[in-house]
Amino acid sequence: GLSSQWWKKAVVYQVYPRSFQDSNNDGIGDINGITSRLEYLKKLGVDVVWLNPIYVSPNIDGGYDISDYQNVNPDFGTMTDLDNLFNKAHELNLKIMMDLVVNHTSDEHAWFKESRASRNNAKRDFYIWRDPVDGHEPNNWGSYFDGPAWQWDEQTQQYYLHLFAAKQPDLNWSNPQVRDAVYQMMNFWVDKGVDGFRMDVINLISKPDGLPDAPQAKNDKFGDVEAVVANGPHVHEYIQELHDKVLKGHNVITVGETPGAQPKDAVKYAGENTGEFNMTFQFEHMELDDNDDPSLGKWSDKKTSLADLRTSLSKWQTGLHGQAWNSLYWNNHDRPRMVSRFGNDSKQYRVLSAKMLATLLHFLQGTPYIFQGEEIGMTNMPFEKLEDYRDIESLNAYHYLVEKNKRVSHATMMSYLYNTSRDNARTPMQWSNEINGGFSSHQPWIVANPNYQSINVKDAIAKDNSLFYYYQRLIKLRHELPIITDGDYKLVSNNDRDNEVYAYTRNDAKTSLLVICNFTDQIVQRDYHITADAQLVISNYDNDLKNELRPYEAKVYQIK
Ligand code: TEU
Ligand code: CA
Repeated sequence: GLSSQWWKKAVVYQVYPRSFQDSNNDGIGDINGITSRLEYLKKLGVDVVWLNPIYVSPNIDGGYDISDYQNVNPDFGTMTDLDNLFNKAHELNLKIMMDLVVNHTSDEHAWFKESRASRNNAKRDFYIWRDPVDGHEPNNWGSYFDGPAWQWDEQTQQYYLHLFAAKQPDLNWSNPQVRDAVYQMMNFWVDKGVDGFRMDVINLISKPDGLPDAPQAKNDKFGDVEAVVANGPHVHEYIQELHDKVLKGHNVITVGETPGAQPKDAVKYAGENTGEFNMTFQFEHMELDDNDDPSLGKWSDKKTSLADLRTSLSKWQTGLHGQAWNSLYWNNHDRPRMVSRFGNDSKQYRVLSAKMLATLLHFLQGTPYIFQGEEIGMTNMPFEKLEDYRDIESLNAYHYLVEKNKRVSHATMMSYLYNTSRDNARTPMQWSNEINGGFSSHQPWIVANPNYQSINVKDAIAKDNSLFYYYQRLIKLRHELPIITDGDYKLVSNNDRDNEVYAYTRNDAKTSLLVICNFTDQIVQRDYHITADAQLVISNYDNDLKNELRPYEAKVYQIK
């Protein structure tokens, strides 16, 4: 029944704590800051708040390098502050989802300190240690953050594996003691009353037997680790065990982050009856604009083609329908801003195109995620110089591609960063036109986007036709119309290569919704045979010209 599957009707709001609201003016967002903004999230109408990691961490990767899972990073406050946040949220009927990173820990975690102390330490096998092969790394794997995925340890004369930064050693999930330690830690949080978990790169936890070399692109110094590590041999066994030992019997929402997963994988990770997670984050629509040179990956200034986007989203809608559950997102803390990437962030079209994108996403089947600031149309950030970036992925990529391997020029790399850097998402939340957008009166840990003068919550709340209220309506419609949760999806298309308009229907036994979105800044004509009894449910223009679609026009009809 739907009540135990409440998350199918829910809308999630993602908070990046470091950049949301600073309550004590040290330039760092914090837990009390989030608590002070819960009323705002309630007004927007969301059901769940997902917090990016708030645990103790040396913070070399935005807290995805955890050194103590059961305590709060002092930058963010105390456990008492967190308990208070949970209580206030629950009073407002908001649920809290925590981010959990268990593919790796920080090298400053007590487990790793022991593991590296000696070859016969009891925790040695908590991580993945290997002897050199012919005097070098055991295989050709490259790290997600550039350079090799192996780090040499002088003291014990072995390499350890790190799929991300060298300060993020991978846990050895084939060791049952590691799995037990993780489940115990998760149960601590379940007992504390968290309502859900977002499981970071959870499909990377089972490494392939023998750690074989990965396919290597022509210009690349390393192999593509995701191709051999994603969806490994025991991953479903481990996740089902995690489900049995932690999740079973608790009404918690779970989403597994699964880079490199296809629908055939998602129907297991998020299958209706597979005993794993409720849904996955898939990456396909985030990678359609990757560089034509595969060795450059996400560093690119390509634009996603609408035809590719439509094909991809349609594949996931139909591939999971009735079998598994999608999560729906346009951006998050790892991605550029939606309106700059898929819409048009010029003064003229920013709000219109953001409303169009929101319409497209919020009528799809799945659970929508709103990333902080998306609801006011925050844009990519024109950082003036490299030194203004904070993100390890961006800085490492610059170092390797520009300085070390001299493959990309400074100017080209700066444009790639502007288009795709994770820091586009991490600038302070823009609350008002006061200094630093009302985030903090202290110099923030990362520069605020100067456009807070005109793009901010205060303005959005004051205007009836703002993006904020449009999101509020979309969320309300999802809560009210069961067809948005349950209906099937059909692509409406006269032409597969239509690079201007994306239209689809949602259908149940009684009725249909027709969703039409113009992705261009031009007027285009399309005839969808709209009947006289069709009722307009929502639109980003004040009136309806039927077959004529104005720039970035979006509209949804209900047809009985
Ligand atoms: O990201 C998973 C991941 O695959 C990233 O490498 C992603 O492809 C990249 O950030 C896109 O630019 C998760 C977290 O969301 C990310 O913030 C962490 O850095 C990463 O895991 C390691 O924990
Ligand atoms: Ca603070």
